[in-house]
Amino acid sequence: MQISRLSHLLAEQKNITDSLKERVAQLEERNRDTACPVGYQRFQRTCYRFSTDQKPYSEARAICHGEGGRLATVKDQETHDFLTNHVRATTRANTWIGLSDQEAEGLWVWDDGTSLVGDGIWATDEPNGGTRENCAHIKPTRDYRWNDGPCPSSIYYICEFIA
Ligand SMILES: [Ca+2]
Ligand SMILES: [Ca+2]
Repeated sequence: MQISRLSHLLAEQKNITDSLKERVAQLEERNRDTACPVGYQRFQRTCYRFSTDQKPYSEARAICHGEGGRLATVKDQETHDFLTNHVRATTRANTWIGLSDQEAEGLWVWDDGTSLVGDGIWATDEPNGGTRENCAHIKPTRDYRWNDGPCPSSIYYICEFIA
């Protein structure tokens, strides 16, 4: 009688332990899904960091890569709106995104290695800089659309990584 009661209790204990383990795994997964590192903020599946310093494009890019990410890629209007709303609410200044035609003039490539698809969200008559302007930034004075500017300019920048 005692032994069967004991084994019953042990079985019950094991059930509780198993369900707790399962719950911990669920919570860890949820945390992975929602957490961005300190200084980053989440939009959809991506964590973004808006710089408070101003750097030339290549330095900004190196900083983002050093954090395990890249300069921000902007592949839909929703992402563009999220990023520009933040710039609008903070610096209201030119801000690099991860898009350049440094490798081949006129071929715009994102910092994740993919090519720009479609028309992009350029300001009217941009890009217009030829080989003098090979890096794209959000331009507040042009309705927060994109301008190709000179890559050595020191401006704000946005890092991202996929959460
Ligand atoms: Ca160019
Ligand atoms: Ca331009």
